[in-house]
Amino acid sequence: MSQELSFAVIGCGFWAQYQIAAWQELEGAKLVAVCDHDDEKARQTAKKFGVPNHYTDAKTMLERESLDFVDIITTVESHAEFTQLAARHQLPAISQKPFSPDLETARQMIMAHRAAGVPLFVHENFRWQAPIRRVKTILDSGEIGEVFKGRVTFTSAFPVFDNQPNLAKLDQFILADIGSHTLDMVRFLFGEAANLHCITQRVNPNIAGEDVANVLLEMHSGVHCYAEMSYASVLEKEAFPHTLLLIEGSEGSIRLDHNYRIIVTTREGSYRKVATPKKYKWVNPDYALVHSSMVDINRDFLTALQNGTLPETTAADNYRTLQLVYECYRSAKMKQVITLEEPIFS
Ligand code: NAD
Ligand code: 89V
Repeated sequence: MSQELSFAVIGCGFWAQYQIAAWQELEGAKLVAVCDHDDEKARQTAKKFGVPNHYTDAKTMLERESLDFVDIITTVESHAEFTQLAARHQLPAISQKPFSPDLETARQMIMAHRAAGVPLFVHENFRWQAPIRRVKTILDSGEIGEVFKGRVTFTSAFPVFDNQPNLAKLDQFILADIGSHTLDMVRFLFGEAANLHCITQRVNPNIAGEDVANVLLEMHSGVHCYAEMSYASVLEKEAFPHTLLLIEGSEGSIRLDHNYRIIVTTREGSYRKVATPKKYKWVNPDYALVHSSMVDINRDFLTALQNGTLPETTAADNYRTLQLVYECYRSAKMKQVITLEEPIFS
């Protein structure tokens, strides 16, 4: 039997309520303490999930608790502070996305963990969604031949600011928030990008950042990829939180549609599959697809921590996703195609 690992959570806000529930689906990880600088949130979260200890100060928590890893579920501005704190305690850490507010900070976070000799992972869960995994399996089977084009679509009018009001205040919104997922799925499906061009818009006048982003990427494989993101799209069928896909290859195509429907077309005709995610009791129905993927990514992290192996979404891997996010902002600002440099981390 695998060793049981003790861990602590920093940040007891909206998303932590589901992320902790996702951890509790797995055997082998025991949540022993939670922390939030809002005492009431820490107290309530500890009570709700039966966690023995709660704190308002992460430093005190890490000094007092005997931990095997820490899961950081705060917003981006404190990810560096808490990953560095974990590194000083020689503790493996998982950070929520977006991993960092810029590439240089991400590099420093990765270097601190490398120097401490302990792993650092990023909770980048969209690639773990059941329909995305199924599409990847079909792609890898070679059934549609050589892929030459991919469209990755996250367009919605879901009132995302109701649950996450903080997002309305961000100067960099949709690329950093959804783009870190969408562009990670681009990498997961098509490999690394050679260059990109991005244009953005703000349609909703009541928010600070951009709520529309259109990105055209040329992948090293030669695939042309169009990634479109919007929270301003009033559509016939609301898709939130689904990502829709249309992938074209020399011998056919794959379409990921609403309701987890996958349509594979070859010269012989079309057939359908449905890749329904596992539905847990604790999910918020609006986010069920995303919540299910959190159990799968947590399992990947736990297996890695127990066996000393690497999960898919290490911090060094996520650096490449972040590079796409921040180079998109640069492209939109400069109105230029950006050639992507090979990152320092491979
Ligand atoms: P939130 O604001 O509801 O929660 C953040 C919590 O962290 C708050 O309770 C806040 O009090 C606490 N906090 C902030 N700074 C702190 C500090 N210095 N010390 C202790 N506590 C501190 O935000 P949220 O919506 O829960 O988002 C949290 C993170 O999860 C973000 O990075 C967001 O991008 C990410 N997220 C990821 C997904 C996903 O699918 N992967 C979905 C939603 C949110
Ligand atoms: O992923 C996120 O950070 C969230 C949501 C699931 C709504 O997209 O903003």
